[in-house]
Amino acid sequence: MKTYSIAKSRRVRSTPYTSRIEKQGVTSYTVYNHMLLPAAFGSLEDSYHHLKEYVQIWDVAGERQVEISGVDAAKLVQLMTCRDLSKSKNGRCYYCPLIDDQAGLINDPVVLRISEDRWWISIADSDVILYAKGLAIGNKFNVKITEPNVDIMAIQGPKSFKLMEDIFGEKIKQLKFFGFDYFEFGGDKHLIAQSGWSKQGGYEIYVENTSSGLKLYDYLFEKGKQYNVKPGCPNLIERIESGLLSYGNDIDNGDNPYECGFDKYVNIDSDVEFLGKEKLKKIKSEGIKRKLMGVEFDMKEISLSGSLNLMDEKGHIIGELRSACFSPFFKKVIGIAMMKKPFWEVSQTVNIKINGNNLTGKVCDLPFI
Ligand code: THG
Repeated sequence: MKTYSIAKSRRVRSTPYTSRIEKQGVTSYTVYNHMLLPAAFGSLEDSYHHLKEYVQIWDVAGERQVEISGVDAAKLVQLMTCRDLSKSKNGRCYYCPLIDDQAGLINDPVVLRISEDRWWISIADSDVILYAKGLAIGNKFNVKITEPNVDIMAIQGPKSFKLMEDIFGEKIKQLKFFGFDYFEFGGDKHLIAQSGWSKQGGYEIYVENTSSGLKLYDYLFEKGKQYNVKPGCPNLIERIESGLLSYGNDIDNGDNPYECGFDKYVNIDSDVEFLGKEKLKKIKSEGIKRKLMGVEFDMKEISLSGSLNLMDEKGHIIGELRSACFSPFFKKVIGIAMMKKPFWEVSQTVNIKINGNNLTGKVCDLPFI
């Protein structure tokens, strides 16, 4: 496939780490929340194997924070998500589908409750801040909504635990999955969560002070030498195998949370108020008509730049392949597809046309691993 360079501009924002990752060999970018997000450091497959064995430092500053503070902050955050946050605790992260009045997905962020009246919504790629501001204005909420200068770096991979303990001491071992706390480095306190967009384990450092954050970035590479640390980024192969969904790719505003398998983050029976609740009740009682599933093909490679139709034997469209990659673990192509009812059953045969060739695969469960 022919490739093209990206034209940088003010609109496509750089991150504080950009000059560093460019020295370290970033080879491609995507754009995420109007910001550069590294997409590869050379071979995706080499990075995948490295991530599963060692530790990587990721520039994920594109995961922007929408800060909501003020007396109505909790009310506004709850209005946007179908997950019941009434029993949420300070110092905890919550994976929350944000939906609109028609139950269409707006985003699938990690929500951080810093305090009852201060929240960070760590967003995937859509303009949540505009939605939040519109709702706050329309409802006359007493809130302040900003995009603070927070630039996340993620420390991912099995060796991330040792590396972070070397730097921050024993205390970091007390952090539970999706818990966060403040840790000192270079005279500054950094919010660190045990989280990240891989299933290999690790942390995310929400850098607010750029200069001490960059010192920390360099120190992580220095201290990480003994653990074979490398720069990296969210890895397409690892995240598909793990079933981590990508907003804009696997799911979007045309899908509802039930179709995306988010059932455990949907609470329609509690008395909290959120947009789309009535619609969700209706969808639940009528049943969904499509569902996100895994698919697999006995193929050695695939390169998707958009979605592809999946057909039955007669050529009728029965689903849409939205992401795919070759999996070194399964030694076949695996993908994430929105399948129409009743074709979403495991083992359902699917046909696809790639470069004029007809190929056959089958439906399987998510996550793959
Ligand atoms: N970290 C932070 N912000 C983010 C992401 C992140 N914003 C954008 C994007 N990623 C949001 N999407 C996801 C998707 C999945 C998870 C996190 C963010 C995730 N899921 C776990 C799982 O599926 O096993 C845990 C979910 C749970 O607690 O139930 O981690 O990565 N800061």
